[in-house]
Amino acid sequence: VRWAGPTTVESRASLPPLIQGENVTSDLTSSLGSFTRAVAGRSPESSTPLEVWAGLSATIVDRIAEDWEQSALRASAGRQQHYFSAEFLMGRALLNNLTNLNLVDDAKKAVEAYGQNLSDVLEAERDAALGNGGLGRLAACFLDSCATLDLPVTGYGILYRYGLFKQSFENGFQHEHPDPWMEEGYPFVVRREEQSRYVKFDDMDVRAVPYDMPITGYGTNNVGTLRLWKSEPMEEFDYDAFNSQRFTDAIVERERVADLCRVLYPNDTTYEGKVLRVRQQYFFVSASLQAMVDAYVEKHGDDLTGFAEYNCIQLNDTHPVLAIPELMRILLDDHGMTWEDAWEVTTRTFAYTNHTTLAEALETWEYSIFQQLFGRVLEIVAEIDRRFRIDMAQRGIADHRVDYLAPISNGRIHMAWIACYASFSINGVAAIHTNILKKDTLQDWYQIWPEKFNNKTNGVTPRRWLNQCNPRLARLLDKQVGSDAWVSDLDLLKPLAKKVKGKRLINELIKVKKANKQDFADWIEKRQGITINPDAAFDVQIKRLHEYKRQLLNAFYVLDRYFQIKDDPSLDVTPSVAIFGAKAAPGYFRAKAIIKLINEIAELVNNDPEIGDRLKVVFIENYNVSPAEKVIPAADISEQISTAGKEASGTGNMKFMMNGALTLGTLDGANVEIVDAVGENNAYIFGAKEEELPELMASYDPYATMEATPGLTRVVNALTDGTLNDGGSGMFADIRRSLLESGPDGSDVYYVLGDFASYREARDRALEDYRDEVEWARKCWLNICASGRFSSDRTIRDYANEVWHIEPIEK
Ligand code: F58
Repeated sequence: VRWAGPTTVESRASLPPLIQGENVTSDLTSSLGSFTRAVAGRSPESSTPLEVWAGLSATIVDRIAEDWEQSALRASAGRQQHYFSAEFLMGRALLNNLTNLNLVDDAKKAVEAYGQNLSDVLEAERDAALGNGGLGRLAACFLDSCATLDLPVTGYGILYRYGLFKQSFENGFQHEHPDPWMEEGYPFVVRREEQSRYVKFDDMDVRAVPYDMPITGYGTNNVGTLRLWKSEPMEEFDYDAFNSQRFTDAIVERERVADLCRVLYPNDTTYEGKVLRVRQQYFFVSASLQAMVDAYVEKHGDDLTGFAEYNCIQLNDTHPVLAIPELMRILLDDHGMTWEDAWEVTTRTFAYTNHTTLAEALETWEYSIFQQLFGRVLEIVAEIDRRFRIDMAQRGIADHRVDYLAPISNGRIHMAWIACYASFSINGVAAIHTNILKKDTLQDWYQIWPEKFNNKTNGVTPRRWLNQCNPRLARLLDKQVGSDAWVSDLDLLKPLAKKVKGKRLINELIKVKKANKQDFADWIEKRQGITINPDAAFDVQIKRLHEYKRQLLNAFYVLDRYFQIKDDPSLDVTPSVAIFGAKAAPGYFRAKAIIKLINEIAELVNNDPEIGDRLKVVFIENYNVSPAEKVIPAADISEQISTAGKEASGTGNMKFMMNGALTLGTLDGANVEIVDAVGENNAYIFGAKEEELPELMASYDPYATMEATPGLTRVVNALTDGTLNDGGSGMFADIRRSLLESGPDGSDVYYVLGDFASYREARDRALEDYRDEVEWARKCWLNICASGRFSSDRTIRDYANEVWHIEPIEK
């Protein structure tokens, strides 16, 4: 039984509900009434949709409470996995939980019993946007898979008061606003006061209070936990200061503590910003480790030599790497272990995931930050550094590598090097990425410790990214599979590929996509007042705005097509809508320039009557998890066009594939494996390959390339010849410089102009192919059927078997 969008909710009688009978509905209705009255202080009938959301959410937590408790008990009996991440980009929780518990239909009836509407209630929920992009969303998909697979895994992070900024466009420029996502109450986190821990810095002590979020799985009563830590003052209030008229001191101190968790990735362009970020990192890993060690001691006694037999920690990038010296500190100082024993435990506990190929993107911190915040942790890092150098000497390594790989060098602490040295496993997130790590980014580590390296290609959860967001397709798959078993075993779609010749099936798929596109067109019209033609090809690029992701290449194509139609007003092209969604980091000037550029192109193209339906540009404002759930099911073309070698994996590419959109992409990240799974004929691949680029770049002349590519000079000139207006900001001239000027800030380092011709050819070809509705839909079907490899269930099974060595819990 799944949510089928605003107008139709259908239950499938063929699926036995987990909990059966009319009693469920009437129970749910009465609890919903009680919880809503408690939250809203008025009748459910006169409550707002947000209040009913809070009431229904509380009802769900009430229902799973005992399963949650039992799951935690069972997990603590054996070996456990802990996922440390500074980001969890969870999105909305209510529909996910209702679906997992098979309560969608009952919830609908319960809500309607009070004259309310489930769709409005679900839409009232705010996204929990405690992450920036792919890395944070991956963590959320992983928790979903762990719960569904009954694996004893707990996530640990920070309860940010403000999630990722809210984006608005003012005159086409990005503006950022705070996102107070839980200010109106959030029933899906439970404060566990009694589990608080103290975290000590040299300049302040804080109390860490855990807020636990239940993570339900699909078709199981196992409930996992995401533990998010909040910083609070050691004492509720400094009454002495307050009473002695120093009340501002008392308040300032409280604010300083609250600052710690106030916002996701505070701007770290200033020194103070960096200090705050390191403080956040230490705060959450220290509190998490203390809780883990205490739990171990309670079960197994004070001898911690067996800690790594029962606990393993996956470090999601370098942000939680301070956990390494912090575990050493706890073992040495609080439990009196020797260095050798403590190091043995530590190096058997940690596994590290890298998410970037760019060596310059690996985190390093000024030595002075550590001095200011935690002298003892610094001492431990220095000892790791000293012993690392001895270790290297014993291995006969005495060249430049020693200094390069050392935890401390040039007055900085190298978080990735600490991770590589202390972890028993180092993994990349797609095959090509792991290979680049081995031959390039982490090559010296690979030469010395090849056995640590392994690949874990990313995946996404088919629950949220297919079953929930695309109920029409989900029902079609139910029919083809004969049950909903595919929702937790996506490989069941594989044999359906042979049905690709079936006319009825393909027609049904076409109908599903059409209806989804109509829904999206209605949604965007209502949200942003833009009218689009649902029969046009929807070409979608949604991801963080970054130069390497090359939204600019996409924008140039649009501009080029616009000029082509202007040249020949009768030009017969496949009508298409270029859909963008992206946030730029607040301090990333050029990324913001590209946003302004896309908005200007939209102005130009959308308001030109001569263009009509042939070309439209939509920029989804404030792109987030929930808007992604609207646009992905409606997409025809999935833009994955990063410069080869730069995108570690990508995960949006997988979501599109699952929903029957065809990849238009470079051979980068997981695109390589997607093409491998679906076959070259069912994707549109273009551009320079990773192995070709070094040589191409060595002799690359962007200016000459531009001039030699028909139409391209006109496009680049449009940046500065008055065609497009950057409001006097100088932004568009900066973009032009980045392409054509020589020097490190120019030179078109992402090869936008170099790949333009090949990109245009591939996109033109895709749009041409789109005209054959049936052939196109067949390709879509093959993509859907081949997407099993990209379920995060597969990824998590691989981690569980090859790195974590954990088993599903016995029930
Ligand atoms: C992303 N990294 C990769 N980092 O870019 C993407 O290819 C990959 O699919 C994904 O991780 C999951 O493995 C990413 O999202 C960040 O958001 C950083 C967070 C910290 C600040 C800098 C960006």
